[in-house]
Amino acid sequence: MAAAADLKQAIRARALELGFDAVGFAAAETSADAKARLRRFLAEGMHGDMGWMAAHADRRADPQALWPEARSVVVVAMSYAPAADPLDRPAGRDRGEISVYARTGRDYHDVLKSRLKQLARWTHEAHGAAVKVFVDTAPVMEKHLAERAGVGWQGKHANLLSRELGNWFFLGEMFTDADLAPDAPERDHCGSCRNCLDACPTGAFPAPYRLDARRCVSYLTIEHKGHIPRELRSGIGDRIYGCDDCLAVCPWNKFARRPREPALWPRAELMAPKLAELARLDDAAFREVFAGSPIKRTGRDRFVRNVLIAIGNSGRTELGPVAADLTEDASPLVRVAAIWALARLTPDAAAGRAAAALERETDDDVRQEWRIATKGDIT
Ligand code: B12
Ligand code: SF4
Ligand code: SF4
Repeated sequence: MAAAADLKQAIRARALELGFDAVGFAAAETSADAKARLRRFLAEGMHGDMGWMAAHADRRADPQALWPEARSVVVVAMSYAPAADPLDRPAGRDRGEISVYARTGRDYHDVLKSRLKQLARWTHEAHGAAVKVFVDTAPVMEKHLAERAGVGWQGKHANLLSRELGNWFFLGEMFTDADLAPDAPERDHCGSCRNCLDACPTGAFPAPYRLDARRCVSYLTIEHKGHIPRELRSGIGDRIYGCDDCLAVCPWNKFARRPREPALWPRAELMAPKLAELARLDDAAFREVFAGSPIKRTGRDRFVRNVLIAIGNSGRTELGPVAADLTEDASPLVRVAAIWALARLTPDAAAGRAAAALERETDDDVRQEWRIATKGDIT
């Protein structure tokens, strides 16, 4: 077996060769602070309905609880930086905004994982070390381990950023039973900046470095399975899958590098797609359009829910009929969002449909939405 120092050098060189933009090494452990902060995040319910975060909290807090043989973690980063500023778009469009990470040609989990598997196979075959790879596919505190590995620091927006790459990059890890000397952790370079905190459209940061996922547009449009809370709907604007605002305003992005990996370049049809077309997708069409994209994970109903919120925020009265049609959709999730959108764009049309709809409607949430849409005139 190679000496640990040689193995570390060899892994770094191989990872860069495989297309990763940064590589760092950490011991397979987390700090007491990070564990306490994870516990607090969960205790305060900030994970919302991401029950899987609470279910595997012990393993998330400790890499050796996940894999007892783990001694070191190799953290890799891969850039997905956009060519243009995603905030540079007009208001009041009849189009939706898909966040930069989800516009890519392929799902980043697949892209990073296939490269990490190559790194793992090579490490095992050439050096005999046991290895396991993860890309947001197991309970791992990826950002914290990446900070310890010197890949960057966790900024006030809670994401990892670096002086070499800005903040547009994904993280992945290779755990190994080899003892590899850790790199020096990166320190915080946010200084007095608070651009990200001020940019958030839904006020999701209760304090710098802390995110309340329940208010984050990314959570609401991707992870949240229920109706989107009324008080957060207007803040969502035209964002139909994820959000980039806190990332886009970070000054360190002047060092961002365009992705070397073509699979992470954007798909033309996911750049500002038309809301009316997306709203009309049925299950089969949804699966076809979003095959190979992370977007498929929400399923059609949650996605159309998001599209309807954006329609309601668009100010485009010509989209009223699209919303009106969907007030009769089979999914209550879609019906609630459709009623809200219709009432925002064309309140008279909503009032006109409410009485007949309430006659037929059996779902309590949908009934309530009709009542609110018509300002309580209809019971
Ligand atoms: C759950 C999750 C989400 C949730 C919650 C986000 C969050 N910040 O926790 C939601 C759905 C909102 C989300 C959104 C996004 N996500 Co996400 N998400 C994750 C996931 C699965 C777990 C993160 C986690 O453990 N959260 C729990 C909390 C406790 O962790 P935390 O924020 O890291 O908490 C730390 C800080 O609060 C800090 N802290 C607290 N107080 C203080 C005080 C001080 C002084 C300091 C220094 C620190 C500090 O300590 C805590 C523990 O270390 C990771 C993958 C993974 N397995 O790690 C991807 C991951 C974080 N997501 C990622 C991405 C790309 C996104 C989005 C950009 C997607 C988008 N465009 O919509 C947004 C960004 C939103 C944001 N501002 O964070 C990437 C981030 C890459 C990077 N460069 O950091 C990851 C790493 C996936 C990956 N493999 O690449 N995500
Ligand atoms: S992703 Fe958007 S909603 Fe979430 S914290 Fe950042 S700016 Fe706020
Ligand atoms: S925008 Fe400013 S405060 Fe936020 S992460 Fe970037 S440097 Fe830090």
